[in-house]
Amino acid sequence: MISALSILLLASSAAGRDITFPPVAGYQAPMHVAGHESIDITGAKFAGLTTFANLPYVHCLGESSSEKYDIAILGAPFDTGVTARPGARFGPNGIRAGSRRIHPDSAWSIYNGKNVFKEWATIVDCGDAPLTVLDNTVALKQLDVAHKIISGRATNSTDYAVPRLVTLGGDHTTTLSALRSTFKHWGAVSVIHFDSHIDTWDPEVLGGGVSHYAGVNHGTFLHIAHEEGLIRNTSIHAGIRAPVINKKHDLRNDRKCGFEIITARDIDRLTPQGVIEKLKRRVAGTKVYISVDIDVLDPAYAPATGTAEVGGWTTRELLTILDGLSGLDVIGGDVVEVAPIYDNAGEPTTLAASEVVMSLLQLMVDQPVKAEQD
Ligand SMILES: [Mn+2]
Repeated sequence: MISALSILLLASSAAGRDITFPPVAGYQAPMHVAGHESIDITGAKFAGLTTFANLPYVHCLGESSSEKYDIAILGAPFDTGVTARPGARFGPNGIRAGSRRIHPDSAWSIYNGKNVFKEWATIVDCGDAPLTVLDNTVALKQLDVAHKIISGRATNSTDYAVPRLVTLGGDHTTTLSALRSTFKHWGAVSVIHFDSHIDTWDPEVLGGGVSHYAGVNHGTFLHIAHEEGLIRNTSIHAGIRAPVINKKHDLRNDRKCGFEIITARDIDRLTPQGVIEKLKRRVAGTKVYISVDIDVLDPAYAPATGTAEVGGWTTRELLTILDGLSGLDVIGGDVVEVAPIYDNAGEPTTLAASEVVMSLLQLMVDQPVKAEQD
């Protein structure tokens, strides 16, 4: 009773304080030279169609396109090479939606003081490659062509003549097209492969027992890349924790494909800094492609993916490790296996994927790379 009374007294004594707001200022639209009203959209994050980080959209695949860029974002909406949950065909637009609070006018990193969009490189969003959803062989050929066209355009920089790409997957099969394209410009590359799965499975082991067609999938693309001579034997996986299918053959085959393994739990012993050092040592002196399967993260941080595996890294650990790779000759990269339908309402997976793209862009801007013909 006493406390109820004191609350009433407090309430009545508070009535003495008037809260007044200043009058609302009238919005004055800026005037156009011709006397018409106009709208200033500088820095607007939620206006217009959604591109990655509000970057300019360039129709890079259009025959008449003449706009120059140094780094291109390309979506690869393809998910029929997945062995569990489909949905990564919606990954590119999911990642773009996850990036909508990032804007080139206000993207100054608290960690390094840089704004990746305000340095030397012209960075654009090329939209998505048009890929049929009804035939994997045709779709991957279409993606090969899209990579070829986009990496074949003129750069804005006079010093570095080949545009580099960051691909938004798409299931992991799409990385094969990116590696075929980078091989043409840069030769065989080391792959730093962030993933919970090794993805070097022999098509005879994963899928190929059914048909040759089925052997080309998101768990065999690195084996195929090795067979095609696209990758060096100085490649490395990071974050591995999923079981292998054939105890002896799979790991032997993985080494044959050129890979070393950092497991997910190795970070407990090595620390993120130790992981960075091991990755850098492995690929030292070579050109590097960085492929990030978002399932390298724990499903707590990235539930929206095709083949989730528990016991993974946190988003902060992954971003720390990626940013720690600054100085490597990164000639391309991707973030794949983002299937937004399995995300929760807070969108942790697409938010994480868009920050991964930001880190990849920063690595590429930090270290411009000359192509063979430069
Ligand atoms: Mn994976």
